[in-house]
Amino acid sequence: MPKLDRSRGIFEAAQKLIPGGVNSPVRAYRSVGGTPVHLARGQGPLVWDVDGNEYVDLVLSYGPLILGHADPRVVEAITSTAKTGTSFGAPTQGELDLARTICERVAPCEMVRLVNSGTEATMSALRLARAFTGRELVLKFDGNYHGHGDSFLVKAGSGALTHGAPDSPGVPTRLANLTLVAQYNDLDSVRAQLEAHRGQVACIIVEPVAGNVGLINPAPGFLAGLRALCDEHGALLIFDEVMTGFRVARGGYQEICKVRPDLITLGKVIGGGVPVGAYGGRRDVMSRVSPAGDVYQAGTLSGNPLSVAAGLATLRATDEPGFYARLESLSARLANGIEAAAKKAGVPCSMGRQGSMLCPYVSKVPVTTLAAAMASDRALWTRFFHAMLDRGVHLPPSPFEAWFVSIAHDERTIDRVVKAAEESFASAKANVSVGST
Ligand code: KE4
Repeated sequence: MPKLDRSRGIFEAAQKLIPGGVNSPVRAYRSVGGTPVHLARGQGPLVWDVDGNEYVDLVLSYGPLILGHADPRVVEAITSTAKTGTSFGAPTQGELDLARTICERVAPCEMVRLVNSGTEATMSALRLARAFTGRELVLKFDGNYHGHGDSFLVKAGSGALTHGAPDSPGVPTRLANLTLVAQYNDLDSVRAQLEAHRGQVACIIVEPVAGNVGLINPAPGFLAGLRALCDEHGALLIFDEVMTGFRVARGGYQEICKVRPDLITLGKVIGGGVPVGAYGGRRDVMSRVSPAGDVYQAGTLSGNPLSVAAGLATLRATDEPGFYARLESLSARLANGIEAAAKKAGVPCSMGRQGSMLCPYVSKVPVTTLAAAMASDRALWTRFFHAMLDRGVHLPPSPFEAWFVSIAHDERTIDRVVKAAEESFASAKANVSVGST
């Protein structure tokens, strides 16, 4: 079991000054217990905590680090750019270069606006959809996460066809009521909401691959069905590709599913680990954004040189020949290894995977819905999580977060994770809590 004295000390002090001791809730280990490891540095597929313990990292900042930690191309881009200034509040060449790269690779993006987070991107896309259609209701899916904008912190209302209810204090009920909630992979639930609110729904926003409940792929026909329903009802279709964009394919998931949304939100990979977000899509829709149009959205650091430089360096590296084929080979090796490890230990495993995003659920049944994900064995998964941490593998601290693979995770590193998983599934099954400190 790793020594976590310094992590523990920092965490205790931080909780006095930062809510929960963290700057984003999932990092506090509330769903798995124990002391969150505080990291000191990363290099390639590895990270080291403040106590000097080494881990293979499968969090990768929840997606941005598709090249791994401290990739020299990204580090060089940031350091050389910083020497010429970090932010101007004026347009730069780099912003045009990044816009060109995004629009060249993501077909539905005829225009794009850079912002500073995925949350900003989705909030802005929602405002734009409401303005463009003149409608107020929006529809999201139970279990999909689109950042912490008020309109997204909404849970399904009491009846299947009612309006949403706040999923956090501070979200006004009247605002939450403007969000309808349907079930992922269930077109009938979408059709029912659209028909019950005919002519009132501005947009449907969907994670084309649900990466915030672990990993659930769209059922065959689900996304195409959303496209058809949006066309029938005059609503815009928004793909939230903050997590999948440039990760699951060169052009994101829209390139794989061949369904064309009206708007796409992006983030994570396009900043290479530096704060970023973006929303883009149809020219006639995006042209409504200020100052070209009348839909207001702004940001002091939007398109800042450091994020743009890191993003361009990352996207250029993913454009090298064979990049995604190699990433797929490594990711498949990991997924197959984890499934074999679970089987060897007699632990039921349902593997969700789309490219280099994956999530092994402890479940006897295939996990294709939110309900099935929620019914998975969280207790065993939590023991597995701690057993993996004790064996030097840094996983997201929740059974409902996707794991990420980078191009820096070579076969030897993957096999190291698989070996740890064999031991960890066995100890988790034996109900031996190896290291939940
Ligand atoms: P940010 O505001 O965190 O940059 O992006 C919000 C967001 C929007 N859309 C999707 C599909 C996302 O996955 C996210 C953020 N993802 C989470 C991971 N589950 C970020 C991790 C965190 O909240 O700390």
